[in-house]
Amino acid sequence: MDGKGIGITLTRHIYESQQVHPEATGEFSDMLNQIAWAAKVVSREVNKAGLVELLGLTGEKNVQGEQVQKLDRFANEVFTSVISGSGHFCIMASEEMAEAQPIEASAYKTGRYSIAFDPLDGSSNIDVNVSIGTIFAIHRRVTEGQAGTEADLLQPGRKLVAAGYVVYGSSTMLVMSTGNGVHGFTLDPSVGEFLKSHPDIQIPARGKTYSVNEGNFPYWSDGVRRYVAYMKQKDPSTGRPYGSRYIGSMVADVHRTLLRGGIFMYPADSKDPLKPHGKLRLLYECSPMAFLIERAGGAASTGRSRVLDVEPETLHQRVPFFAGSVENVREAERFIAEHDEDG
Ligand code: AHM
Ligand code: MG
Repeated sequence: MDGKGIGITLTRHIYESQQVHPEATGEFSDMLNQIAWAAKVVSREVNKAGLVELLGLTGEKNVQGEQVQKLDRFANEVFTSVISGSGHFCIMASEEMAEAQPIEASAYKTGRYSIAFDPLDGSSNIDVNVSIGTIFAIHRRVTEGQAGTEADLLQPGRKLVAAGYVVYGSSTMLVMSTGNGVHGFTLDPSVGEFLKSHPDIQIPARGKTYSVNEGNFPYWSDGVRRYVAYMKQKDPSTGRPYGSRYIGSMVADVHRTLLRGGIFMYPADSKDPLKPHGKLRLLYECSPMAFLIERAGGAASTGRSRVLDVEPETLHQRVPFFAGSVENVREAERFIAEHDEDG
């Protein structure tokens, strides 16, 4: 074993981190272990989805009018049931639920945290066997009383106490942070444990890869178009042109960006007048990813300001998203500031 604990279980990592905080009650550890448990159940189903015919559309639409696939529903049910039974949460919100779901306190316990999550992000990729993921964001409760209210969820990302994602890829990985460092754990399916594989992830200050759905080029603002065009220009002194990588599964695209550097973007576009701020949702997609990227030394911006400072107004609100290596993100902001009137 090296000094960074490579190979230790997630449970032991959480236990050891807790020793640094003598005041810790163990509640936080249990909460993260419960999330890891739900992730293992979803991972098992994702891996055998093709075999048991979970694939295919249910024919239903979620609250945002997008098609829901069976595996989304399954993942939502697993996380919902683990979260509501854990005793740690007073309210939850998910991409698959129109309204937040308050969780009543039990006779012996009142939940002290709120959680927003995307149970299965990138689900349009399920049928083609491409990586998908789960994202979660945890805040400390700010209200009093039995169950929580929306106010417990509508908090800016800078107040997160923990966030993470699970990527169901060639292996299943859990990447999370409770504020000190970002750590990655790979699921060893033979023993059913997440083992620490990526201690203290640090994103490079600059990367030479950009990740964006370039089919939206004609719908972007002038600043964003110029920025993407700039990355494609030939300039050996700055290493341009940059490489392009886009999976279309945010968890996988952000995961690669976190490990290798570069920039991931989902800018605002004029394609759908109902979605003037791009596609990705603040509470359970952008905010937790911004938290992880910043904790790993990177930056996350709406193009104009820090994502973690956006004050949420509604549960399913969307924001433009530019995240990754700090130098790349600042460059994107410069193009937007110089060429766009209102970003
Ligand atoms: P989803 O939550 O409905 O799966 O949508 C979010 C996904 C992200 O994973 C990904 O970054 C984005 O949608 C891709 O969108 P597009 O197909 O417009 O490029
Ligand atoms: Mg999603």
